[in-house]
Amino acid sequence: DISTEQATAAASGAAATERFRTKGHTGAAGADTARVDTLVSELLAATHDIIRRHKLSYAEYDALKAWLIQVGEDGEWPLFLDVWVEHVVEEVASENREGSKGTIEGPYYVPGAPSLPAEATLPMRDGEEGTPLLFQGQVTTALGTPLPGAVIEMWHADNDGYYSQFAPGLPEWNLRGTVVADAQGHFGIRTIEPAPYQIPTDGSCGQLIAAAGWHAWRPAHLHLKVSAPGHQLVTTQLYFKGGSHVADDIAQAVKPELILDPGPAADGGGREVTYDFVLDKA
Ligand code: MBD
Ligand code: FE
Repeated sequence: DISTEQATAAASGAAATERFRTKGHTGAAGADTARVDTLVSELLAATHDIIRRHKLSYAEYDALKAWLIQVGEDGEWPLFLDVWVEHVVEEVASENREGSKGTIEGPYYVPGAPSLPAEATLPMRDGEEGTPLLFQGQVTTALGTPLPGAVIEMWHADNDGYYSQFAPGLPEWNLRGTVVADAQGHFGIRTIEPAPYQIPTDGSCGQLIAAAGWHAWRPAHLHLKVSAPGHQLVTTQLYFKGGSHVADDIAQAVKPELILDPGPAADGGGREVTYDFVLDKA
């Protein structure tokens, strides 16, 4: 029975690996030989240098080999890469962005969440736990021109830190939605504040974290993809001022521009915050 099934690293890893496989990336097809040569040669040279400088033992080499095999068996390559590598890929990719800051996508995006009007509540269970949050704002160009028909995709963890489709027992689209802004680019999304997210401790990424004496936490965050015709899509995350691990996110994906400071909601229940998005021309 899925409702009593335990959330395991292997199950969420397998789901994240399966999700990535459907993404339609091009793989090695068409890769430039000289570029592959440069990148892989430099990666190997850096590895050789570390082995020499730290006099890696055979026991350590075998521990590494066993761990790499296990990451694949746990399906945790998406998790590993998105936690420890993606932030630098995003930094390079967004170097010339002038509009709203973005940050990493992470392993738990699913396209095709239910379409919702400009004023909407994300799909959630009856009595969904967590502080109600009204997240509202406007999508504009760099000149402040409203972008009608802008689309705001939002997905986030629940009050226990679980994402629908990657943990058992949650409705398929829980806390996921595709909101279409109004003619002025305005949107108002009602949801609940997510909890901080802990990397699964029972898989190979958890094993690495324990072995290295690190912590396993990301601060509570909302994930977003914001887009409009003729403009660049921005993938971002928003955090909560004063929340746990905002200053020491294991995925290093926090930027000062991405920290929300919600106040009490005007209608009495929970909190509300306004955050506007500026999109660069395509
Ligand atoms: C997450 O929720 C996430 O956003 C990232 C980047 C990695 C692991 C879990
Ligand atoms: Fe996340």
